[in-house]
Order: sequence, then C-alpha cells, then structure tokens
Amino acid sequence: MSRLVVVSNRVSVPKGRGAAGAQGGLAVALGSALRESRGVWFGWSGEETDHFTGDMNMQRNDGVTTATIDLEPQDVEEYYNGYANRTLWPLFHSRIDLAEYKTDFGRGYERVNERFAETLFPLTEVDDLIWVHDYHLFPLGERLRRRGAKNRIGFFLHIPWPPRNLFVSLPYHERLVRTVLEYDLIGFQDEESLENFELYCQKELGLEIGEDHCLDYEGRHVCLRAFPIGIDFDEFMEGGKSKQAKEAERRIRESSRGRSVIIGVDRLDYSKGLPERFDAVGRFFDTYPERVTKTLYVQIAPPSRQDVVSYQRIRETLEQKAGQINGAQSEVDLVPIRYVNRGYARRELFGFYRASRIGLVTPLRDGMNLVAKEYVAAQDPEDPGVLVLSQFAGAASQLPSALIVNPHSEESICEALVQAQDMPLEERKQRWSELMESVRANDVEFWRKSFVEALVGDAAQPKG
Ligand code: GDG
Repeated sequence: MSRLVVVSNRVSVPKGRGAAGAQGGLAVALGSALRESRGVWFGWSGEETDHFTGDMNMQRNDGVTTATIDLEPQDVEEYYNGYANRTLWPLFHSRIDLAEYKTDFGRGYERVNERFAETLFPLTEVDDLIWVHDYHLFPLGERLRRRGAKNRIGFFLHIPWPPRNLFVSLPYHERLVRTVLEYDLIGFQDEESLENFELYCQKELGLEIGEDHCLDYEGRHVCLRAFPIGIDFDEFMEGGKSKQAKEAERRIRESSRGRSVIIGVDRLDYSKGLPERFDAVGRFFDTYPERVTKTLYVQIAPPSRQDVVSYQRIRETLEQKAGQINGAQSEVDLVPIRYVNRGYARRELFGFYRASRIGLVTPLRDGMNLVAKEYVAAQDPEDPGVLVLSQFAGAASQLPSALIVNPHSEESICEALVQAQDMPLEERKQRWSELMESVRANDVEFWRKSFVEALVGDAAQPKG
C-alpha cells in the first residue's frame, strides 16, 4: 500500500471519529486514510511569519502526521485573500462582477505554490500517492513535476468549474489549465463541472478527449472524472445520539412553540444566495400573512473571510434585510426570523436540523453543498422534514427527490415553501427515504475510496 500525501491550503488536525470539537467530515475521512497508509497531511498552518524560512512544523496526532508551514503577511494577502478568494472563488462561482484581476495576486499565488512545492518535495518518497485539494493549489502538481516528481498526483476541485465563456475572462487562463493537466487524475464534484472543463480543453486548447474522459497530454495519460463528495455519515449519525444534539433539538422545538421551522445553515458567503433567500422568505410572509404566526425561519450564518470587502458587505445587507422583514412582520410576542451570526457545534446542528420541518438550501452556485445532505441525515424517519434545494448546487443531481428550486426566483422558493409546509406525511416519508438512500451510499468514505482507487488504478495509469 502506497503512502498517501494529502495537500490542502489549510490542515485541520484529524482527531479521529467521535472526537469532540467542530471538525469537518473531510478531516475525519482523510484522517482514517492517512492513518492506514501512515501518510502525511501538508499545508499552511494559518499562522504568519515575518520571513518565510521553509521550516516545517511536524506533528503526530492520533496516528496522523501533519506538516505545516507559516506564510508571510504579503503571501496571505496576495495568495489567500487575493487570488484564491477575490479572483478564483468569485469567478468559479460565476460572479465575474466580483472577480478582481490583479497582477500582484497572480504573483503571490505562484510564489506560494512554489513555496509549497519547495518544502513538500523533499518530504515525498517515489511511490507516494499525492492528493492535492482545491483551487488554492492548481499549479502545485506542475511545480512538483518541475522538481522531478514522478509520483501519481491527483487533484480534486471542491468548487464548480465555470463555463468556458466566463473562465476565459481570467488573464492567463490557458497557463492555469495547462498546469492542471500535469495531474494524473483530476476530480470534479459533478458532471457539469467535468463537461465545462472538457469543453475548454477541446475548444481553447484543441485537445482530444476520449469517451473514457481521458486524454494524452505532453506524453502522459490524464483522466478526468466526477467524484461527488458526501458527509461522514457514521460520524454524523453517532453525534446525533449525543446529549448536545438532543438538547439543541429541544431548544428549537420549545422556543418555536409549535410553529413550522425553516432552517438555513450557511457560511456567510455570497455564493450561498442568502439575500435572495431572505427576499423570498419576505415575499412568502407578504403573500401568505396567515402563515406568519405559524412559521419560524432560523438562519445560522457564521461569518467567514472577514478580510474581504464583499464578505463585509453581504453581512450588512443581510442584517438590513432581516431587520426589515422582522420590523414589518413581528408582533410583540412573535419574531418570524432568527438570524444568528455565529457557529455551533456539529452535534447541535444535528438537533437544529431535526427540529426543522424544512431545510432551505438555496445557493446560487455550489460545488456540492453538504448542509443539504446533513439535513436529510438528521431527520426523524417517522416524521421527516422536506429539503428545498437549489438547482445550482452540485447536490441537486444526487438528490432529485428534494423540492428543487431556482434560487433567483422568489416565486419558485415561495411555492416550494408552501408545498413543503402542506406536504402529507406519506409523501414526506417517500421523498425522504429516497434522499436518505443516496446520502448514505455516497458518503465521504465512498468518495475518498473512489478517488484513491482511480488514482492508483488502471483508469489513470500511464500508457505503454
Ligand atoms: C466547499 C464547497 C462543497 C456550517 N455552519 C456551521 C458548520 N457548518 C458546516 C456545515 C457543512 C460545512 O460547514 C459547509 O459545507 P458546504 O458543503 O455546505 O459548503 P462550503 O463550506 O462552501 O464547502 C462546497 C464542500 O467544500 C466540500 O467539498 O460541498 O460546495 O463550497 O458541513 O455543517 N459547522 C459547524 N458549525 C456551524 O455553525 N460546526
């Protein structure tokens, strides 16, 4: 068994299944794979240093080795806040109006990828499998190859790959894609992203791609595939049995006093469609005044990327909208929207989901969206809630039994809310069991195994 080397912008220290703390499913899933293969997880520590030295901080926690580096403040500004979060993130979520194309950002991005390669390369051994994650690190594979890496190197993109006509607005787009083609296996969240990438390669670079989604590029065999990510099902369900989860469920049930609860849980990010969602809920209350006293909308939105102006703006917009709707619809003893600007433990989220009749997930663009899957997993099989899901989330193609909506259309969301509130128990059960089957089968473990097997396996082996 080859050793697995995982590389991502940030490293979250895997603590093992069931460990306390707000830990993502990705950390748990990769943690078990890293433990089994005695692998290493490499990335930025999140810390800054005045002068980059390339010194690594190696730690071993619960059988997993992590290796982290500190970056200079200028690196963080140009690579992370700049090129990653102000250029690529908006562009890849089809928000070219927010994408900033600055030469310094591009330079910082290249420099940090070089720094990653320079410190990572000496750590690697010839038969290591290297798995690079996400848009922060597109050029890393090429940088490793330049240093002589002959390893199998895979890349997984957690966000959507944009349509060709938007992507070409990126200066040096061709150079970026050519670096991506240095990987042996390139994974996307869904077929649409895969198609967008293929079309770009065919039309802009004149490359021929086989029916097996593989191509020959500069003497190597490169394969492209969709690997839809899932939640850590077992860990999440285990957490649902905890006291914390039960207590959280009770808090919502008691304080909502029989009202039908709509829940949203999203990082405060413009890709999640929050202002549009607030407008749709406002319209729902305006159109169906008799439902105001019977409904409670709880929106949990922990702030993220606070150093970026567009993220500060969206926060202000949402405060204003929530204030306006509550101002218009509240009674002395009733407030229809609870907008909460903080994060909760995963186990508490389980309880919140379970207490809610509707899970409202309406991103304008989303690679997958794990909240949709968590909502489904947390439901009571005897009295499940209804998932209302944006057609533009990667999850939509996996969860067709949800009520699928257009997040840009207030009517579409409004109608789905009415349909969900009025849905008979039998239909709720039927839809939920179909959703649950998919969430359970396509969990994060399945995703991880499929990717690693494809990276090792024949599909992506060099020819000849
Ligand atoms: C990127 C892609 C893709 C949220 N609030 C709290 C909290 N969360 C957790 C959720 C969920 C996770 O954060 C968010 O995952 P999403 O998938 O919804 O979205 P992104 O953060 O944008 O993730 C996305 C994902 O990568 C994986 O590939 O699906 O498309 O954009 O697990 O529960 N967790 C805790 N407290 C909170 O308040 N503990």
